[in-house]
Amino acid sequence: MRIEQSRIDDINQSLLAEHQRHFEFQSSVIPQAESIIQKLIDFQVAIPSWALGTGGTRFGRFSIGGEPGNLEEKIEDVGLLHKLNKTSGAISLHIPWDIPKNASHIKALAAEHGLKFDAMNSNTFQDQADQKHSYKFGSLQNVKKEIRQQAIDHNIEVINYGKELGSDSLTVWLSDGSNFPGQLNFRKAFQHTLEGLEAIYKELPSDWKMFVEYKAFEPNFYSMTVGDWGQSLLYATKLGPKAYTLVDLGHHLPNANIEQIVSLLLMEGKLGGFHFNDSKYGDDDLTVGSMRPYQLFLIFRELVEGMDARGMSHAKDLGWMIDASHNIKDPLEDLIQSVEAIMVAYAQALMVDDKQLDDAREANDVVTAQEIMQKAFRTDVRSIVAEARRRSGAAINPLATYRALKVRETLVNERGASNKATGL
Ligand code: PSV
Ligand code: MN
Repeated sequence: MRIEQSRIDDINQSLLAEHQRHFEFQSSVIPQAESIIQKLIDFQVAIPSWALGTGGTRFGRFSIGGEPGNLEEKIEDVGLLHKLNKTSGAISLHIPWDIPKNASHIKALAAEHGLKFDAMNSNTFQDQADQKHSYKFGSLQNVKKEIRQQAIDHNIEVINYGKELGSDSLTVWLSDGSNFPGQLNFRKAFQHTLEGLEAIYKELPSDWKMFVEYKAFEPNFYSMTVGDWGQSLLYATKLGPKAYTLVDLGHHLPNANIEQIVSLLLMEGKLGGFHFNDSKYGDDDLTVGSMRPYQLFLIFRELVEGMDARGMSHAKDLGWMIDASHNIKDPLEDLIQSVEAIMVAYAQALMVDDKQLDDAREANDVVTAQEIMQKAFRTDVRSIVAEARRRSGAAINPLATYRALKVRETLVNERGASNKATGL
């Protein structure tokens, strides 16, 4: 399915008067409205190829119908999203779930939809049908050299696919670790993993980045070999200037202060990428902003301030991606909501007056500092975000437009009610 621009324009026309009432008021009370709008227009969030089907839990999976059955259809889905919000201009592939068999055709198709290829993701956490050695006891950490080598070779293969598609980064997430005390020699597991990452790092093209993603638990529940930001930073520092830490919001122990982690990684020049999602308990992979929107805002505030302090481009210098998946929503509606939550938090973070906040801090005026943060968070910036979309030719209200255009119903008609997307 493709959405004609005229259909978006027609729906926008019917929403315009109300939108303008909100926008005129908000832009009159937010002095930096115009510069915020420009930053919002430039900002793009990559969509993972594995988030386009309904996610399962270990208890079951309920298909939504019309799920993309191959990479072409996944690109089509991200194209639909991007058409609606003009903020989802990149797709991130997981290999071997989405092998681009004909790279030039896939690249051309993505370009037709205005999409680029974001970070490539390797998978050494599952055994594939044609695989020689099992990753049951880990991949890069494994005590067996041939298993470690297989995992290295896989990552190099993923880099090669990425080169063909014009990607410029590799995300390595390892499920390696141990489930029981005594199972692993921690130092040996670390050394093996470092050696493996070094071998992969050597194969990175000169203009690529490598993201080392950490996770505190799951699937291993006693230790994870890249378990937290300290360990990830240790690997990234030892690897060299092309290696960075990747923060996934769901990968921390409960109540971790993620905004502080982000601030310090940025200070060290070692924050590379971001996986957005939300959670109440663990790695719940819920819609971004659905549980803890204030935390999301606080994280964005540190991102914006920390990037500005280093003269970084918000739009280009970090890899922004959604990594969410759940089992009861239409995945495209979920992604529309996630992107909206990201843009709202970003716009609110851009509203904070650094000078005022700094003055309050220097005066130890805790109350004013809190007021400044909460004023930004409590400002309704939705019409500012909608205006940025409208100016880009996207939908003023992507969710309402998606429903009005009956996108899911059309996809079910085109692809069938029972096909399932690849992924977890
Ligand atoms: C692991 O939980 C993770 O966050 C990594 O990014 C994986 O590649 C992705 O999820 C796969 O579902
Ligand atoms: Mn992730």
